[in-house]
Amino acid sequence: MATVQTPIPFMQLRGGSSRGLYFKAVDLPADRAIRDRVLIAAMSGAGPEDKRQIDGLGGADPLTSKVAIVGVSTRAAADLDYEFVQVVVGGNATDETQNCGNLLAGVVPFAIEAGLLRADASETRARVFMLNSDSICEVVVQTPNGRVEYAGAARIDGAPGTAAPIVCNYMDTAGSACGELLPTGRLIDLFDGVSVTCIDNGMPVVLLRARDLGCTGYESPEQLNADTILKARLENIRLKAGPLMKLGDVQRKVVPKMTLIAPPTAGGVVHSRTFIPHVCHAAIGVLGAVSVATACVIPGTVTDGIAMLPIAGKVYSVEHPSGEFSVTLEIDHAGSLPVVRRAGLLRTARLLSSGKVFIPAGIWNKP
Ligand code: NQM
Repeated sequence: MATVQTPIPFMQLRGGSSRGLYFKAVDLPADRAIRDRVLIAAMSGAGPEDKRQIDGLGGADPLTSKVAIVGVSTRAAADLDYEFVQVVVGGNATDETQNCGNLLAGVVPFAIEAGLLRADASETRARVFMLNSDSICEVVVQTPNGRVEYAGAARIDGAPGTAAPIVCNYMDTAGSACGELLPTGRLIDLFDGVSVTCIDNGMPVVLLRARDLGCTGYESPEQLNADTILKARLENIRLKAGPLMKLGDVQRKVVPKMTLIAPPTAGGVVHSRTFIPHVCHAAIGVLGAVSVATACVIPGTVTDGIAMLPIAGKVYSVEHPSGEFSVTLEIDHAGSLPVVRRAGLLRTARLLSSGKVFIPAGIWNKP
């Protein structure tokens, strides 16, 4: 009898304030073009592009239409390799340009659950090589008695309740996708008469002062999502910024993200609204927050006169629509511009399901 569908083992985890499917690299096709079609079929279904993702597991939201591909690393400096794939909602496409710090939080729990990594007796420390950004993050997961602990007292904005802490220490994130921290070579660029700062410290982001676009920066995501004129202005700027940020034509890419900034209102460094890139985020992405916090510590960016830097300590709190995101930055002030050597973040994750996702054999007929 002909095989009509190909089963592929997967797990689904909440990682930080996102949710995604986690696959072992060896369970997916080696050919990247076929692999991407398989991931689109898993998330969105095998038919024409569909914003509802009704024929797949994506959840019809950029924050849930995400995939992590994990394997044992062959690099001496790392334990695991992690590649992030964004399945574009309604786009019949994947985008591997960006990294995702939320799904990263689930990578080590997944690797332990899937037998790729042995847990230590109380906590497991693993070095994850992130293929999208060519950089390493040290991830620390609670593993009492050698099993992943999901329950705990850590709270992160954008995910309900509390859970066991997962600490992510990012090393050398500058230029993750653009090659340079300030990829246009300038602290400020002018697009369509609006001053912006283009920065990539883990995530390519264009920062804009909300007031320069006629907003306060404190509007709700729903209000901003309904503002079609604002969204068109942001997209025009994004399309011009992308090539100058060395990202090429970004029409079908999910980077750069567009972040509106305003003065903080709750003791943080800055207030933010981030478009990822067409939908306003309910919070802010992990590495997006690192890029925004980094822009705040560099004099001469559009954050001047808006950001309020902490008087003491290393914690930079980026305010967003549903709370704040605390980023611990190790900054080297020796050169002409401050350099962020390490960014530490708290995340949580939870295993939600485990099983097989079925792909039409016409897309991949696994031998
Ligand atoms: O910035 C949203 C998210 C993200 C990405 C986005 C992320 C990150 O909230 O590291 O985690 O910017 O598309 O998961």
